[in-house]
Amino acid sequence: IVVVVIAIICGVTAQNKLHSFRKVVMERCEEYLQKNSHVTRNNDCKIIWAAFEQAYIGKDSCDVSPEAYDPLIRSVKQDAVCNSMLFWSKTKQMAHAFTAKRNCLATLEDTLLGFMFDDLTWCSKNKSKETFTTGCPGWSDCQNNPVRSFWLKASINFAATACGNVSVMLNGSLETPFSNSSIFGSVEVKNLDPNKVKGLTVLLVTKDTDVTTCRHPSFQNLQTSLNPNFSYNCREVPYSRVEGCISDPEIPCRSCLKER
Ligand code: AVW
Repeated sequence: IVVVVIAIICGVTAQNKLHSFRKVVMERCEEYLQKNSHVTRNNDCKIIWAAFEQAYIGKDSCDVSPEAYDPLIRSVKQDAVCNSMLFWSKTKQMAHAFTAKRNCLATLEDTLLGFMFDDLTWCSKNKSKETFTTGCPGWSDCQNNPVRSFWLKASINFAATACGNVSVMLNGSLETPFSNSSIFGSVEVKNLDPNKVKGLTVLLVTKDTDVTTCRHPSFQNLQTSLNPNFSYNCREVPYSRVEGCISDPEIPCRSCLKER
């Protein structure tokens, strides 16, 4: 009897976890569509969820390829907004705090797809029908884990659909502000489409005490990876100004992001 009771409790707990994860994702989807009525048309959260699930359910948690998310990508209907796409690397918190207050720029996590899954963890198991949110592989534990493959695919798609002038927010407090091995450097830069993208502007957010500038040698690597037809700009933007713009939404976007 004890064994049966424990088995039932475990089963119910697992079911609740699945439902709470699905619930979080579905609520985010509905919330996004409610707040962004221009995206609502053509998107169905249930269809998106089904396409998401098929990518990793029943698979070993180290055997989910980025391509497994292709149907998910196809299920989300949202047009890129040219000239407003913001990439980021080692500046996640600041980039998101900024775009939360300003419509002039938007990150992957401000799109429906990124918004639904930001900061979540999920995986399944070989032959299982369940979704787990604990005991999943960490980012670097194995290459083809469900979360890493998702962000790779989502990043490829975000970059490949980018158009006009794109921007990237980089961290001027780091010794090396651009890394070829980051998702931005290894995936997004390489997937920008020369038929659609005009140029890239680096917004190097720097504090007064920082020594890193736009002349840093790592930006040579960035320019080398870029299509030669793209224009390239780098602006040192004071951290204090970005912070000021995050707390005061009245300041126009242009003055927030101008050169020091
Ligand atoms: P990031 P990226 N271990 O700030 O350019 C654990 O370096 O890579 O910026 N988590 C990791 C690791 C790792 N080694 N590497 C990356 N991550 C996860 C999508 C972690 O969640 C957007 F469009 C970390 O917060 C940006 O333009 C996040 O990836 C671009 O990719 C970013 O690491 C940022 O990727």
